[in-house]
Amino acid sequence: MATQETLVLVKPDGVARGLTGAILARIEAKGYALVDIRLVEPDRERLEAHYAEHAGKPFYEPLLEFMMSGPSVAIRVAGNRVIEGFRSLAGATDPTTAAPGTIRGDYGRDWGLKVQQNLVHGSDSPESAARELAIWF
Ligand code: RTP
Ligand code: MG
Repeated sequence: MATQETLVLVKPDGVARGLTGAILARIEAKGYALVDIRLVEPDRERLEAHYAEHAGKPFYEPLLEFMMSGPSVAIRVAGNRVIEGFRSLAGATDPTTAAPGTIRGDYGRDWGLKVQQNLVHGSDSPESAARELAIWF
């Protein structure tokens, strides 16, 4: 099977809290390859494209506001089954219930805000990965 690629984002909360290095270290320790990396301050248009599947949901507007609150680090990551593997490293969407040992479980918590500030994004399928990588790189 060909090596997969995924889009990982260290979201604004992760960058602001100085967790980018810790998150990169976990990706590297797992054995995945960093293929490309950039700091991005996304405009609304880029985020509407990225989060198109969530348009109209109650958390959509707060999510876009959150994602425009500061820079994110976009990373092109490669490896066998990296899409599934990074989602496993990231842990569940809700940082309060994400398992300890995961990025969200170890570093995230519920801040009582309108949207889950859960430190990272990872593509959820090969189709999403191709679409999202084209949006951020
Ligand atoms: P991601 O796309 O960021 O990797 O996260 P995910 O698949 O685990 O979560 P998804 O359902 O795709 O939601 C995208 C992002 O929206 C925010 N969210 N907040 N009820 C809420 O407060 C809520 N639900 C979703 C999170 O930032 C989530 O990562
Ligand atoms: Mg998602």
